[in-house]
Amino acid sequence: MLCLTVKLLNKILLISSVIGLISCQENADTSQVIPKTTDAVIDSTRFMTSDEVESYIYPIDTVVLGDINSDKISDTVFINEPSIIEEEMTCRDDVCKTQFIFSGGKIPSFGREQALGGVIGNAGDLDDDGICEIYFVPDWFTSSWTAFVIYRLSNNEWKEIANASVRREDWVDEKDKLYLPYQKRIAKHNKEYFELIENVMDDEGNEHLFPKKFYFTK
Ligand SMILES: [Ca+2]
Ligand SMILES: [Ca+2]
Repeated sequence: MLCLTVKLLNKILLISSVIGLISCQENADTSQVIPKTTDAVIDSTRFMTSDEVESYIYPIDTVVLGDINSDKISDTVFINEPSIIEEEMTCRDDVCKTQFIFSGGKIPSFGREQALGGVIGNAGDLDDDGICEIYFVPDWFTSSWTAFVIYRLSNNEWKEIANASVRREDWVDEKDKLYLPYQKRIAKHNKEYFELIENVMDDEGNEHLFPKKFYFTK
């Protein structure tokens, strides 16, 4: 019976490895954010335990990114947003740092200042090194303008390799010509460079979508 079970398991593993692909894999909908926890939609300042002890529950989002590092295991990131003082439009940590913590412990965590959480997604493997790049679009207190940032994992550290100017998806109507989903703003070309479609103003103050080219550094 035990032998049969082991054989069956081996068979399942074999089938899984045949189905599994070797390169980094995106999710079907990489920018999908799993609905926020209750903590995320409640003003976190209410969770102060007392006036003397500064202890807060911070809002956390969970995003499934697909297989970032090509180990055939889907990777999840937890976005730990800074605790804010809404009426003052400031953060309790002064720098408004959002932290990204990956499940499983194999992919390093990182943080970004001047970000009240935001949208993170799988950008695909832009330089064909077997590791997916990721994009992040920070939220802020005001304005629909924000950054579209690409991060690349290099020497076990996430590094910003591109930064474009965009309108936040949730602030622009889908029918607006200046609306473009984040995922569609990334254009992979070759190992030399890729492009991001950003929102730019021309000399006459008219806004356009325009590609911006980024070259990989060795
Ligand atoms: Ca993985
Ligand atoms: Ca890559």
